[in-house]
Amino acid sequence: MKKNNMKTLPGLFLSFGIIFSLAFSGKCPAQSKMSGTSAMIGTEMAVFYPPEFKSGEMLPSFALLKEPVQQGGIKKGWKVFPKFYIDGKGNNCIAIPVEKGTDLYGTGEVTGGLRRNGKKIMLWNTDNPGYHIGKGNVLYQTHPWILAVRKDGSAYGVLVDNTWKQSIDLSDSIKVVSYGPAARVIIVERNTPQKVVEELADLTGHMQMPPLWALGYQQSRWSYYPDSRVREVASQFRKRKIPCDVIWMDIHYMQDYKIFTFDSLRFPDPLGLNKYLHSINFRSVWMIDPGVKKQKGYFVYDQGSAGNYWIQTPQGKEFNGSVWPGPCAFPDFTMPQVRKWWSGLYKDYMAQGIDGVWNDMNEPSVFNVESKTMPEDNIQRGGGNLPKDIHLRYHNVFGMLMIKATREGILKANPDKRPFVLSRASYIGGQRYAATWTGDNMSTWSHLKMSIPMVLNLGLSGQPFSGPDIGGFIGSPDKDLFANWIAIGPFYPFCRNHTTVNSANQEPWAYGREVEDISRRALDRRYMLMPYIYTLFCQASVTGLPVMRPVFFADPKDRSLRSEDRAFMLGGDLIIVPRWAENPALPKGIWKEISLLSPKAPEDGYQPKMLQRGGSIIPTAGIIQSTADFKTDSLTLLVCFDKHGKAEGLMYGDAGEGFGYLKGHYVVDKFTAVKMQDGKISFSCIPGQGDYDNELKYFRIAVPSSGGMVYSSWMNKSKFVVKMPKK
Ligand code: MIG
Repeated sequence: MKKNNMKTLPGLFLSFGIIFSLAFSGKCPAQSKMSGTSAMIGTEMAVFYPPEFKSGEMLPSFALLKEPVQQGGIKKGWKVFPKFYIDGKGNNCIAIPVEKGTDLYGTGEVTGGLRRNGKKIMLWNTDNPGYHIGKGNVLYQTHPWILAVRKDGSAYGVLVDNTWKQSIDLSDSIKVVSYGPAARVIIVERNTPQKVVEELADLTGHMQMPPLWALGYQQSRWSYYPDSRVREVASQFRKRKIPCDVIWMDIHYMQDYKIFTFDSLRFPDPLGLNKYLHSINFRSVWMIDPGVKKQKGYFVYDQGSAGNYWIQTPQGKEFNGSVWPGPCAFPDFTMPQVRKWWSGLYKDYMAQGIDGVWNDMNEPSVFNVESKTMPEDNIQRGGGNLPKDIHLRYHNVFGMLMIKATREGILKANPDKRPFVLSRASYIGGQRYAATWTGDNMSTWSHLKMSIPMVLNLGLSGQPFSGPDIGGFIGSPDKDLFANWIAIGPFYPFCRNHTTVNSANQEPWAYGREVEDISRRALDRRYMLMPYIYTLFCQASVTGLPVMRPVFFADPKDRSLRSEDRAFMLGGDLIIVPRWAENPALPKGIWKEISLLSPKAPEDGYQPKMLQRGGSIIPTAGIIQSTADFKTDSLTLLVCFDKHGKAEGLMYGDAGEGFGYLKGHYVVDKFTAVKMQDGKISFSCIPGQGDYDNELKYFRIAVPSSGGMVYSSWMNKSKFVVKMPKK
């Protein structure tokens, strides 16, 4: 299967249907064959087993879509070998020496800079408000994955196929300690870091196309209530002409924090609320936590108890831990019948007109205990081919199993719609079920700056769809910080403003007229870029390349770019330079500053600079208030020529919802522009494969020049020659 060619979309997407059945279906090969062995498992890809490997304790894999097929011994010239050993404390360890000049990335959701050299990370999903616990080196998700980029730009990836608690130490080599059994390691060799990241997606699964509305701006707080307040906030966006697609319902909508219920006073009519929201082109996403209130007569608790679905104590009793509703029981998502039951709960729930689901607290978080979670020796009973084992083994995949069941439930409830799930906890491969946000950050400058390498490293670890709480969660940003944050917001793959309970209002208009205008300008830019952003999501789902990328992706051989994490790339054709990034490291070659808004829009000092790659064409559309109005009938094509006077670009389009695109109802337009000797530009748009009609009719070319953008007149032909006006 060719992956880089957009034309293989339908075939590739169809294969997604079997992901659910493949994951966890891998047969466990006999343990004797694997211990201490190694083998090629693909082109430039190998697996290494520790001598102590016990398949019953490690397989089936949660990371891999399918069991690797061994294809003979390690080939000659192979470079990266892990060493397995047991340390003084009896822990199973893996060491991989790292050549000088090699830069390390990945390791998932982490604090600190983009480059991970020198870092120590604990992989143990933890509710970590403000990122204070463990100096921020233990967060909500687990990605046992390191991307190593050598001096010459060639790269390799190290995947430790292990759900047990473990730590990664990148002080002077790659050292991984398992606080459980010994794990196998998969190593991927490629010529470029991009190719390694693409292979990671092939191994662990691709994100599926989200609904278009999920790429719009989203407004949240803990919590908007009662329902009249939700209506009020949503309608303010329309009145003030600030684009927004989604409003979020946090835990106050529930009756006594009981999941799958609605507070009878605050939210007496959720269906009516959702109908109103839909009527003004808003979608709504509602929260579901894993803790189920222990209360006889509450249907979720009764059903779970009748089915014997709860995680158990070592003595085999129902485990209880406190969360928002007080004492709770926790579904044992390792049991297939529990996932099935959980999925089924979404039928009536989604029938309230709910568009998406937000799974929080799924590390799982437990209050009033030092560990912040349930005891490691709790019993999870498994089933299918998942063996019964202790929580220590399944803790890091609790969230992933929950979002798998959630996604399946939403899909069953609304089979014609693309599911949207947002999860706080996850495990490598979690991108196949949900998008993610980076948990409880703070309204501080350092967390604004850190959000960029966090999202970048999530992307380099297989999760293309993530973002932080814009404005910061804990605390209240001042005017200047909020304005800076909302100006960067449009360039995160997941673009949501969220804040904690009782903090100051954080809507774009809460800071007065000036910041409201800055916010509108920022969000207008995201919606104008939507044809490009949607194409990047398609590319991410097909190839596994992240939506937001590190600057060094522009030139992996240029070592001066390897630590740049203030500036970043959106796709392959745009570099975003925040206002606070003084002298960012930028790639050589042609990168021209562009602007999207009309030349009359005032320079407000907050919007980041955008640099376009020479040789590219970026499709942009008009300003809209939500993606419900998204149209590609009239495109402004930003053309930045390379040194040969050529440029090209792609635009993916489909219905933005549903699964028609799997049956060929999509289109990829290919744009080319050539600068001719007389200075005129010859342009063409050729639609590629697929039968979706995106109604493309009018084109206009915009070329960056030193005096600002120069626009051609509108043309209603897909091939034309224009003379650009002088600036
Ligand atoms: O214990 O649902 O990270 O986004 O607003 C806090 C309330 C629980 C944590 C989430 C946050 C959410 C909050 N939740």
